[in-house]
Amino acid sequence: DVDDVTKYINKLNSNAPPSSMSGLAKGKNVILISLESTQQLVINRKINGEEITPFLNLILKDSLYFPNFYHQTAQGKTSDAEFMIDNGLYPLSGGSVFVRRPRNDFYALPEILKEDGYYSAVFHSNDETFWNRENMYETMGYDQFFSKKYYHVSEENSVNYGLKDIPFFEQSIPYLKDLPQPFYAKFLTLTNHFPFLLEPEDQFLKDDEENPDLVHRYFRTVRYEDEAIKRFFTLLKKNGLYDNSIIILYGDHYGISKSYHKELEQVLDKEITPNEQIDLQKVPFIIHIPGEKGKIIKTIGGQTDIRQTILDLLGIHPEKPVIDFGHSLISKKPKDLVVFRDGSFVTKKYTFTENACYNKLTGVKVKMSKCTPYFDRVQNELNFSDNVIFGDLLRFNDEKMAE
Ligand code: GP9
Ligand code: MN
Repeated sequence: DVDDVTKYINKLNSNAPPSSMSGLAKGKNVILISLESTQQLVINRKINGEEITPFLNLILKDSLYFPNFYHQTAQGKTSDAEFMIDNGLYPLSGGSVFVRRPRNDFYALPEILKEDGYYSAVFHSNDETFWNRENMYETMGYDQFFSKKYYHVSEENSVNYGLKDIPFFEQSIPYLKDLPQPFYAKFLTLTNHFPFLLEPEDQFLKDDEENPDLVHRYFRTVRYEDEAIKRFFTLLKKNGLYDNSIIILYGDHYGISKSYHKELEQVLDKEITPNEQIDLQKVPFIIHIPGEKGKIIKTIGGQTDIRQTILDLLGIHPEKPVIDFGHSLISKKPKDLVVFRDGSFVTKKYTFTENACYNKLTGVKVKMSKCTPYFDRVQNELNFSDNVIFGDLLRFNDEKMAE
């Protein structure tokens, strides 16, 4: 029941000491950017001599950068990442919480931030019904959802799923400027989506071989996305929104699925073993705080940790009891376990996947006894999280407050 979960969480959190960075971004706007299908392998990588993400590589240097950060999504893809970030819970093993449990009581990030006077909005130029976002956003306490109907979408400015990222950011700025501050604004990019289509005029990589394979098409659309982020930063500065905001960027999930690993092996010039396959689930996680120096934070972490990290940086303590499996990644105590929905996991040293235990860094298979000490915790986390969702346990939150 809810008390068991609460006990577990309290134990988990009691040993996470605050950091010197706690409250560093107090009162600032929070701009969260979902980088569609963006894996960390593109960061600081060149293809035929050209950087794939020149702008991200540049801002990394004066940002908090987490190079050991993993996506933890399952079938709910983008929506799973959104769910984890706003709730600190795991996604479900099948389907999307957005679709399956939109009427639950949650205590999501918009609601918590509202206690500190934050207004919240989502910007995403797809239909509001996709992933049942319109309903789930309302449940999670968002004040506004700028969906497709708020944008001018034409044949010319669209590709694949819809509006291209550059016009998306350009058209979002007038809305963003008008939001009450401080705000929590989430932007979901779209152009870097399978099957990674792009018009010639949007190609910023010179790599122009004909009929490129999927992996090269992927690099091209990532390169376009990078250009869109650059444009967005320029517009934030122009409109006076940059200095009083923190900008958080994260990759939502992988872009290159297992079916394309043969092509990817050629680019990486190595075999993709099960240990390597887990390593490929790393996604960018970058926190840009204007005026602050950059820092590489090597702790392992995942999308379930973003919410606690944001709250820590803002110095916000939720009023109600929180059920959250996340760990602030700026805490002095590094996180020691990242759990994936299928029961795979990584620790600082080991990877457990496909029923084998690996030395994460060397890729060598090791004795199972290196991994077994974590098995109970992994199952507990996933089960407790499922219980919270299927039992709608957060509905007891208000009752607890009244006690
Ligand atoms: C579409 C966006 C992308 O709105 O969520 O789809 P996904 O990555 O979830 O397949
Ligand atoms: Mn996605």
